[in-house]
Amino acid sequence: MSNFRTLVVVATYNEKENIERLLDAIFEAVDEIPDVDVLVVDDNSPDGTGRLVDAYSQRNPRVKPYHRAGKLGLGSAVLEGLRYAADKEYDYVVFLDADFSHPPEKIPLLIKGMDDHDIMIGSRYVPGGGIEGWDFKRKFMSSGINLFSRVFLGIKARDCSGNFRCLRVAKVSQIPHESIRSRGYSFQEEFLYRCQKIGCRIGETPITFINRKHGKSNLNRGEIVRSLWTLLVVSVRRG
Ligand SMILES: Nc1nc2c(ncn2[C@@H]2O[C@H](COP(=O)(O)OP(=O)(O)OP(=O)(O)O)[C@@H](O)[C@H]2O)c(=O)[nH]1
Ligand SMILES: [Mg+2]
Repeated sequence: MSNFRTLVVVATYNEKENIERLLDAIFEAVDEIPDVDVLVVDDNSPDGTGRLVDAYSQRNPRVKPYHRAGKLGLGSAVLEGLRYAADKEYDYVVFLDADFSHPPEKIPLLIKGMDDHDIMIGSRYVPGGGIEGWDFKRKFMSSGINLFSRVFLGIKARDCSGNFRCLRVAKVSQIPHESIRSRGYSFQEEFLYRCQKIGCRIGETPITFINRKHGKSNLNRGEIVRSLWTLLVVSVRRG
């Protein structure tokens, strides 16, 4: 496991209270792993997150700011990160949310798991994993979407909806991006489905997911309905 290059991708929309501390925490976590860069895909956050990232990158050139003109959704930000990783020939790409829901200190375990997998998921739903700070409704919704993904999409993973993952860039780049319907939250399940279809080996390592403490949620009812609809279409068309 030597000589590999890793790109950590963080998508941000209004994360000014989190982003600098998160970048510090990521670099602390990957201290012993060579060749790790961090790409921040910011959709012109009105709170100025993008400017904070620019300033950070002046102090630490391993941080690459990536600015887009407006809010295009988490799924499209993830794809942008994946494209960047493929263009620059990184071996692994790691995704995590900016709000500290995904513990950066678990990144080395995700990367370690890549020895015998093409995707490693930081998973809430395997033994040892869990969720802190969600009410019953949010837990119910998340369990429902994961059950749906296993039953109707046939995904063989326990946590299909999270954004804490490490991917083997060369392998997942075989998926044509035009085939992906989701732009918002359902991207996670749909992408995993397409990865499984091309024969990716999927592994999971437990994490405790911690509900956001700072900043505002990007999830709303419209997004939930859109995501469910997209997954339904994907499962009916099977393609
Ligand atoms: N670039 C970009 N990032 C986004 C967009 N929507 C959400 N994000 C980021 O995606 C990650 C997940 O979004 P959250 O708002 O935390 O969604 P969530 O975890 O379902 O909801 P919370 O309960 O608020 O934590 C965060 O890092 C957001 O800043 C978007 O349209 N563009
Ligand atoms: Mg969040």
